Amino acid sequence: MSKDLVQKAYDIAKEQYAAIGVDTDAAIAKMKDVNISLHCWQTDDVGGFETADSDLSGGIQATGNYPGKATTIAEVKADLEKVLSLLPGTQRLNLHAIYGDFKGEKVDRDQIEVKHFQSWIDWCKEQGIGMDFNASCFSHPRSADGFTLSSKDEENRKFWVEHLKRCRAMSAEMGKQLGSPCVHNTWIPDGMKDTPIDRNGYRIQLKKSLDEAMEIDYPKEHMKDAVESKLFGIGVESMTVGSHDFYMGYAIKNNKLICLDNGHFHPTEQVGDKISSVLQFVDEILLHITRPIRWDSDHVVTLNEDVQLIASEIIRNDFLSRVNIGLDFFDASINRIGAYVTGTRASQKAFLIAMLEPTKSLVEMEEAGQNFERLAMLEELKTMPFSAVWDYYCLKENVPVGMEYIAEIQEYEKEVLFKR
Ligand code: RNT
Ligand code: ZN
Repeated sequence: MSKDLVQKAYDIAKEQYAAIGVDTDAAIAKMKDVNISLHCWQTDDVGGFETADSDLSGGIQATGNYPGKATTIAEVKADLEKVLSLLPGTQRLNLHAIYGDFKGEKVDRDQIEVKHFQSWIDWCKEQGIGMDFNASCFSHPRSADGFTLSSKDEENRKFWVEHLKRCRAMSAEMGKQLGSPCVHNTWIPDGMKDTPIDRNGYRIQLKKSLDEAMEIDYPKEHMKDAVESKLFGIGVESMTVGSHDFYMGYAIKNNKLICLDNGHFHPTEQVGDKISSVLQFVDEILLHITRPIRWDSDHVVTLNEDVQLIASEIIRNDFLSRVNIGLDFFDASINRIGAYVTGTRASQKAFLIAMLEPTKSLVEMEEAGQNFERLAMLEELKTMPFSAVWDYYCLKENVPVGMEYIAEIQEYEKEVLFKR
């Protein structure tokens, strides 16, 4: 699209939004505070680099075998650089522990050290971005029986405690080196396929393990801990040890962040509704924005009502400084880099749309009992010229406008991905 056309459309949109009291320039300026942490695992189907052929386990699945999957750290970095070049704004990197730079050496998870991640830290420094980190408590012989931190096998439990301890220490180092706090997220797949008897016993184990692994408190400027709950996983249908209730309690009691993954609840529950509840009791949250279809299928994020409510609730309440935004989708059935960019841009759009809402007027209607007016206004807002504002934002950020990024992905596929 020509620059002139983008500018013209923006000028008209700006007037239309101004008529309902919305400042589009201010919204665009505010987008600098929307920093999305890019989950490295969309590049290689959550494989990582511990072994040449990793088998994903732990109740999560990446389905599909589209060509072009990243198989080396250099390829992940190249893919991420491509993704970054197609996104407006400033992002972060979200790395899992299995993505260490092990240089062909077999390093078990209770042995990993900062030196295995230094090249990632350096890469983030080069890119001028912050870094977040995750212990990887899945796809490992010691999680094969379905348990990690909540294991009743003391040797296994200790192994995972050591892994988590190391991951937290490394996160603090990452945050320190990069001058931006690293959010460390703990998710475990632990649970049972069929009716358990000792639910309590496993939860006692999990609490004990978290207490042990989180004994050291790191400065908040270096790292922050998040804990991620889940309703169920494939093969773990009857009980998940780390349920929402469990982690809500743990986070409130221990001043941790709650990670809300919108694939981890009953499909009729909305994470957008949880934000203002949870933030009454914890300082910050972490989001894993994803698109569950019938189950936690981790489809590519699209601009749907669930994601919109999440973004709107954050913007309406000025919660951006208390919300760390992460993504959690992995589609192996389509061009992975295309999936990445589409899903991230959809999430960014939701935030920009939220910023173009005349929230004050809507609250006034609500408080005056004008619920028809509120409904009508929300409906009309849906078809306001948002795309003109989005395009102008992309233009200003020097990234492809509108559909232009599709051709860039096709080119990258031809030149890079298909040659792998
Ligand atoms: C699994 C959790 C978890 C993982 C990643 C790979 O259901 O959502 O966040 O997807 O850590
Ligand atoms: Zn998640």
